[in-house]
Parts: sequence; C-alpha cells; structure tokens
Amino acid sequence: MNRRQTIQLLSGTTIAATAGVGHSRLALAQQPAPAFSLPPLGYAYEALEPYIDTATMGYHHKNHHNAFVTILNAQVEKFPDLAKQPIETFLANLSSVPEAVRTPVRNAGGGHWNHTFFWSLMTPGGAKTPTADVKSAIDGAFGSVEKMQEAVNAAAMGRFGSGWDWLVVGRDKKLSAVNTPYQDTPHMDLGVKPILGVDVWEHAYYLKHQYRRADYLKSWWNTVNWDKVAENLKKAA
Ligand code: MN3
Repeated sequence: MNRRQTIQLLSGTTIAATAGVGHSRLALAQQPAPAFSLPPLGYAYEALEPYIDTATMGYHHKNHHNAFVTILNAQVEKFPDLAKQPIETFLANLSSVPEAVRTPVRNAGGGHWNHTFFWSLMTPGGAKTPTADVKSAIDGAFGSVEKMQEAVNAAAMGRFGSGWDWLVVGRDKKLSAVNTPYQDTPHMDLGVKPILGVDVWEHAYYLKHQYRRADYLKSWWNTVNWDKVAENLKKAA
C-alpha cells in the first residue's frame, strides 16, 4: 500500500464513520446539495393574521417562492460557477450571467431574493413604529414616516401590473421609494440597496383583498419588522 492508497483508505473510513452507516448513506453524501433552498419564514403562516391571511402566506411561501428556488437551481446545475458568488452579485451583473440562462436567472433569482427579503421584513407583534435611526433617516428624506408611507404606497399604486415596491438607500446615501417590474430587484438596473420591500403581485393579496391593492398595502404596514429595517439600513449605509 503506497501513501496515496493509505490516504484514500483513511479518508474513506472517516467519511463512512461520520455518515454512520453503509454505502447508501455514503452515496447520498456525494450528491451535492442544491445551491439554493427555500428559507423558513421564522413565523407560522397564520402569524400575520388578520393583516395577511394564512392561506396567502402558505401558497406564497410553499408554492410561489419554492417554484423560484427550483427554477434557479436548475439554471445553476447548468452553470455551477453561478453559485460561487453571492446571489446579489450576479443579480447586479446580469450581463455576466451566461446568455442561455440569463432570463430564468433574472426571474427566478430575483424572485428568490425578493421573497427571502420580504419574509424577513414581516413579523407578528413587532414594533409599530421605526427605530430611532430609521425614523431620522426617513424624516430626513421624506419629512415624516407618514409621508414616506404615502410615497411607498404611491409607487406601488403606480406600478402597472406585477412588481415590487421598495424603500432604498441610493448612491447619494439618501432614502427614496422606487418600484421594479416583475421579479427585478433594486440591485439590477438601479444599483441601489433596499431596506424595505413589498410584493405587489396580485398573488400577494388577491385571496383576501381581491383587486384592492391599496387595502392590502394599508394592512401590510402593520406587519413590518422595523428591527430588520434598522439592520438593513445599517448594512446599506
Ligand atoms: Mn410573490
């Protein structure tokens, strides 16, 4: 037995011992895990009632978001190098994504990022008002929290069809309200950093509010996780 064989034998033994048992476990361990996975919400589907209903949260997370994860993983299987960089990096540089998968990466990658961000921005029983740092940034840019909410709502109402609405830190470090079509993220064309975002696709509200996007937005503000917004602001500044 030469040195190389010894090393192989040793490492094989170690893997088998770590995995616990037999060859089937070992074979499974050799299959790489998918690059992206559906993140847990961190709260129950019913936790945001009465503002966001249980059925909407369930379908939205298990079906809509999960579909983006599945499609994104299928693209990464074709071009594994994609997963070697943070998702924000390739979303902000779509021209670097191989043309053969650019459109599904834009849609499914954007969808995965947007929804992951969105879930983290809602919480049951959170603070009803922004933290001091967030409030002072909002006051500086909009005049008041109410005016900021009006601006975000107006941007959302102005988005024809499906898309997202954002509070972002711009290149000038100031806050502004913007919207993006489809599953585009603010990193893509705008190159700005979002600290708050709301899904204004009809699937996000149709079961409870039908066509009334304004009613949904009014409800949605009650779910905002202001601690998370404060964390996002700190990171973006
Ligand atoms: Mn959605």
